[in-house]
Amino acid sequence: MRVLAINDISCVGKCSLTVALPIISASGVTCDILPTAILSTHTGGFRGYTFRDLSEDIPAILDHWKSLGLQYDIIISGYLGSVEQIEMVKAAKRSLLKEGGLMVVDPVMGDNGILYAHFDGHFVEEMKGLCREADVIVPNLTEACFLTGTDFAAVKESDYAQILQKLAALCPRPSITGCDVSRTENGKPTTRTAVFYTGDDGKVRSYETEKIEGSFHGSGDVYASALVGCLARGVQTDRAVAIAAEFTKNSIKQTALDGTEARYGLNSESQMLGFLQALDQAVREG
Ligand code: PXL
Repeated sequence: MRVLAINDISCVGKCSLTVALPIISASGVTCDILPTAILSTHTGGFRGYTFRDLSEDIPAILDHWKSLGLQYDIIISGYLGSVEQIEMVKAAKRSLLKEGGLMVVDPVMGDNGILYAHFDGHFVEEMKGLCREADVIVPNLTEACFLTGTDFAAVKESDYAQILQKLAALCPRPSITGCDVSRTENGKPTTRTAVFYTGDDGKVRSYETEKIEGSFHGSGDVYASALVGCLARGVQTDRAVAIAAEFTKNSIKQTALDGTEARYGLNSESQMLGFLQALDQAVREG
């Protein structure tokens, strides 16, 4: 199994390729990387970061790989710095994804209802185009709202399934992370968090975990990478979503316990063994 992760290298802040490479590789598959940019830190919560756009190098990299006859079972794209890079991902898919391979798009654009620095409405439209070429997309709720023209501030719990269905018009297997749901536990009202997703049978499903208060940078990258690791090992979607969601929740929980600043990313390293054990069990149980 050969996976290609297209994403930036944020040198500090544990997201994008510094998360994708260790998690996907540890899942037991080859993970090659296509870095889209090198930043001193990610753009969420830091000022004065450097940003080296690597677009100029990408066509030659793709040509070299083509000359080597490289072909991928899964390609996952994440943070893309420009519309031009969206086109490059499409080109990478055309020339490097195996027939019947899986294109996974994490449409990284924003969080908490707002777009990250450098993104605008035009970029959102182009990202929609990339999602149309994907088999699986993994936006958070903010990104799902931008992709579907939904007002984030007005979203209610009862809207999640409908937003998912709108995403299904773009891509056959969408999911939405970070969907807060109200539940009652021991007679008390509590909030949990859920992934809403389209199952392999095309039906709307959700997987809930404990909600840890706060906003934790890099959660989406941990989730998407773990999901791809599971799918690359042949795990069915329901189980893959559950394993990835538990790993992400455990990583957030440990990060909250550690008390590190959210902008420095998740302590997913401490939860890697548990993730791999769950993955191994899923693989053995078929
Ligand atoms: O975690 C998503 C992400 C990836 N890469 C860069 C980012 C962000 C989110 O802020 O800025 C460069």
